[in-house]
Amino acid sequence: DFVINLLRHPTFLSNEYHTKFIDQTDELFEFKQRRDRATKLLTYIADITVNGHPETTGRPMPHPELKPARVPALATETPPPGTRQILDEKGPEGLAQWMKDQNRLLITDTTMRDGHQSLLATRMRSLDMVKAAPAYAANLPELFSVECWGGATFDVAYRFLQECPWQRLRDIRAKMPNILTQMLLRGSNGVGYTVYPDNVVQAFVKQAAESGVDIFRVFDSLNWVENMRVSMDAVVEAGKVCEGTVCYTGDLFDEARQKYDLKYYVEMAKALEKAGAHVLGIKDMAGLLKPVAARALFKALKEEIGLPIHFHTHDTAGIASGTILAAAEAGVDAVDCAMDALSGNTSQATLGTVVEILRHTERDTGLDVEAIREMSNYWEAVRGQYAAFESGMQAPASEVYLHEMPGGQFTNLKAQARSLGLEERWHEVAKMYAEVNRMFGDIVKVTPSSKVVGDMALMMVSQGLTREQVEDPEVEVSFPDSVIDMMKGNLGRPPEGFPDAIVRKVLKKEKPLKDRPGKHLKAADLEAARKKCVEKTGQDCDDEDLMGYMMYPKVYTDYALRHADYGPVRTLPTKTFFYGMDQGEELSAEIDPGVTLEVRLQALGETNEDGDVRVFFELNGQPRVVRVPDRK
Ligand code: BTN
Ligand code: 3PY
Ligand code: ZN
Repeated sequence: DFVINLLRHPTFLSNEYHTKFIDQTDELFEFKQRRDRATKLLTYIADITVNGHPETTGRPMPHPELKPARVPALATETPPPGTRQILDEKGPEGLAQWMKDQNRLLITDTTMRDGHQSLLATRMRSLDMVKAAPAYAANLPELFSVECWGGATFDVAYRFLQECPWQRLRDIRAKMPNILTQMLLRGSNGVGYTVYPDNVVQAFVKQAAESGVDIFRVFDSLNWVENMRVSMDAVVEAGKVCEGTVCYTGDLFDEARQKYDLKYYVEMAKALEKAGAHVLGIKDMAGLLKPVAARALFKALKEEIGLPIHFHTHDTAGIASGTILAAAEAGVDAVDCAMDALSGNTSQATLGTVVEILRHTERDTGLDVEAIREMSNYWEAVRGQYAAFESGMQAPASEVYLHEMPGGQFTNLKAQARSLGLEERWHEVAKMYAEVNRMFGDIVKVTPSSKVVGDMALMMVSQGLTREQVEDPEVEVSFPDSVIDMMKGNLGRPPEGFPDAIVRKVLKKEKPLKDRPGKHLKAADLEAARKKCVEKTGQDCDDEDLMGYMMYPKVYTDYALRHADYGPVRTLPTKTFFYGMDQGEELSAEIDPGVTLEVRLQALGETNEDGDVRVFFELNGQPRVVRVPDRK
């Protein structure tokens, strides 16, 4: 191992070493640790090869002739300056002014966050993103931002991908130093499904800013500004861009639903401006904003609000690029799109198409269509590896105007319905979702409030309950915990509260909270939590780890314990991570910058009487045998 280390060391290879090189170069002696990590990775590969990955077993396989994902050639060696440099030079207010000064429509690429959250159940691995980052920096420096963090990606990284979301962020940031990074933050729900103590939200935002987030899109799942202040203040405090966000729901022009009219949106936008937002976000998480309504909404907002406006929508009904066009004509400053191969349906509008339809117009985006096509070709090949996580949605559907499910929830709820044996009754679930929404007072439905509506709808369909029965004081109903919790006010409340009748039915005599829930939570003792985390995992807990632990104590602990067994599995190719290796196959995994393991799977042995299989590898040319239990 020492000789291997020596022969591979860049200084040794460069002939610039001197007589003391060996004595002074500690990493030459680090083979123990490296071997340990190599053994862990071989154990993981062996286990998946023998037993399969629990998440892909029984799901559709990638196409056998899928081409490897090739990153486009870089147009330049040093990335040209971009929006990140504008933020560094001018600060968040300066950036906001710069946005307003642009004629071109600014474009955010959501492929690395909402794109795969909405199409592939959030399962895209860091490796596939980090590989793309240098090409974004070199070939698409005119992008306004890249949304690559937050929302559901945080817990899915730990929970299902066995990787650290913070490392993803740092790696993308390092390889894409010229484009603003952007995250989705659920206000006082952080990147979780529940309210956290103020000091946890504050520490989380501070850490995210340090680790590489530039723009924080902050929303509240019931559009309650009171519930957003702590997180918005923390973003401003960190010197980053605070995108205070209004969630859009309902139908602006529906006379029968006057609750969500122009006045509602303009007032909330004004409240966010007053609360210190640098940018106003309009988050149409279900894709309900229609082109004609968009024209009216953005016209009114541009007249009444001084902030630049950033529009987010979904293509579930197939009209997102049309709505974006209307928004652009009404003066919106920035919009979200996903790279073509990860766009459409429950994802964002098609980035290349939006760029094309605005070419040679006043709002020409200035993006290079050839660079977009090449980037999209890369994502197309990446997407093919995630066949197991495709939703099966074949076409856009106007049904979204009925159920109003967020794009990021749609595939998840469908999977939940499948696991309850309700897949054939999906359209009933969709109708019930709409019924539950009315019963709850026509609320904003977005994580976590959307999950509560979904839980209730699934419960009612599976138990055959109607809305009349649920609302009938005489009928005994056992409500899902999430519904009880929301009616108690533990997620906050819609500005006008929930309807009395349903609150009384769910809570019986108990009275709901009136204040924001964070006000009643004791500050967390972060150092005590860190000690507990170290005890539970037997591993160090740095500030990033601590935030993982505070948001998701069990998910983080399980991740850390698996990490001790399997090592840095994030460095394995996606195909290997989900399917293991074929006999004779070779791969390389870069476990540290410049430190690469070359792995070849030689053969699988027979299962012995203890139920173990021996798996024969070559690791950097040396034979290695790993024994794993056969659980099949
Ligand atoms: C994860 O999804 O938790 C990461 C992959 C770890 C799965 C391993 S494979 C061997 C063992 N058997 C399981 O069912 N899970 C773990
Ligand atoms: C999330 O909170 O993850 C969302 O994508 C909401 O739209
Ligand atoms: Zn979205």
